[in-house]
Amino acid sequence: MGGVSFKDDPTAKGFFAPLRFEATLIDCEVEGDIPAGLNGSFYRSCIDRRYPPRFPDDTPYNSDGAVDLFRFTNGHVDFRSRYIQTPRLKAETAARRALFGRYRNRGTYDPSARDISPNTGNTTPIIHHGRLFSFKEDSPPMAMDPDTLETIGEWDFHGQMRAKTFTAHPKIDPNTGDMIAFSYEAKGDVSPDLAVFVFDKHGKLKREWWIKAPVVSMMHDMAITDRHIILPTTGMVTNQERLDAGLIHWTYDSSVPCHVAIIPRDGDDKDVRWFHGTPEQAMLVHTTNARTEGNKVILDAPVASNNFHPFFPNADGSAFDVSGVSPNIRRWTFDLDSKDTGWKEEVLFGGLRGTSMVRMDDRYLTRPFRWSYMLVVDPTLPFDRERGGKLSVRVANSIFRFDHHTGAIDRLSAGNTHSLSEPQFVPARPDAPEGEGYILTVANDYSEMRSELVIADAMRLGDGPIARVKLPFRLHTQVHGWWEPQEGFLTGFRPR
Ligand code: V55
Ligand code: FE
Repeated sequence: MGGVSFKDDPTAKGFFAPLRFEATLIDCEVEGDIPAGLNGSFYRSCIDRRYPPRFPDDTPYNSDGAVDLFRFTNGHVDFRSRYIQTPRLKAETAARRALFGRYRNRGTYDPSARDISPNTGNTTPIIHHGRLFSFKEDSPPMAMDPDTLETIGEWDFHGQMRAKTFTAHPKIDPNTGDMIAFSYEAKGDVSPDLAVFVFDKHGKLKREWWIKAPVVSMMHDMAITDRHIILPTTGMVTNQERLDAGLIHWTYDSSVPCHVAIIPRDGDDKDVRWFHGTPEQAMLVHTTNARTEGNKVILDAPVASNNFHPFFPNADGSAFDVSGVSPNIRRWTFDLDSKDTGWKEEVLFGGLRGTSMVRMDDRYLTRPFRWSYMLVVDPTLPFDRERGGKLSVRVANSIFRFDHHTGAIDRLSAGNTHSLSEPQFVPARPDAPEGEGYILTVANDYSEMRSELVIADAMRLGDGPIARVKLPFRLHTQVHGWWEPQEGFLTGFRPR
């Protein structure tokens, strides 16, 4: 018997080792000038284990969730981080050890944990109807206080949300403030049921669809237009036999094609149309944006042709191929006038490496847009191995800004010993034109093992950071982020 030790967790090294503390830091050190008018809150959903996993090959996706908050007030930045007090974290803390087992396989949990929600809330923060949510796709939303980061609890929208799960990527419609979301495996593990929801800006359920997916697969993200909801399936599949065998929930099957549901926002279940693609299209992790033009639905998204997740094994037994973590930004056009169940594909930006973490100016969701921002590995940027340490993998060291009109790319780096996190676009003013504003991203400096929040002019990424908010410690790994302006998201926004 002894205390906690992470020596058997091979992932708990360097910047990937959990922090295991909560911080409150008033008035962080700032290098450079914080832009006037940058007032608001930057939230990050992060992974941070309190206890070593029960299986050493566990996925980082199975880590406890923590939320970080950088609050900007007139050039001053206060930082706060808190664990999300999930039923799971509370039970494990009481037992002083990990009780949960393999990712999304209840049979592998300690018997005392089999009836406890596996929710970690570790994926995406969003503010909606006055609450901060942090989502995990296998569970209902976790609700928190947006100021104190105190956990409120699992959220079922006052009993209106009856699915067992809820996507980590709901969309906020900038035209209405509605939250549009879906659930997969919505009636429990391995169920083919999908639920789709529209909640108004007060959290009231306005519309609900229940449909069946042609394949039970990881459906990590969705897209919306002003008229349609788009739900792509992937080749990351599961079945009851795997779960009964005590295996991790997902396996990547390279023979499974992509299927896409297009749901008219004013239609009902029978108006849902499924389109059918190829296995080379079945690794869409995140979407960029979508729009409906006439009777065409147009989706831009990074899509890979192979397994994106090293810890979810290939179904054919082959070893993980790191070159498969290589999405290109594709444009998929679905013609609703045609009887054809396929779609047109164009590649907008090719040869990318490293991640699928892409964002855009969230005010332009559902409509034509020009710019998106993505975290990538830029192999042309040198990493200083003398000062940064002899890392065996290339770090995601660059934010690319894609110009979807001209094909041009602008790049942001924070230094040659720095990795970056998902970019967050912040408009310069509520009524600023698309793309006029700032990119926020947390940089990890391997030479000092410290983190900093980097701020750059979104129109001049190549000029490098204009300010750095320096922390005296390293931060945990962010999954996704959210910016909430002081005046509230969409307040004062006039689409043009
Ligand atoms: C993803 C991330 C998750 C997860 C499932 O990137 C999919 C995709 C951080 O957790 O549980
Ligand atoms: Fe995601």
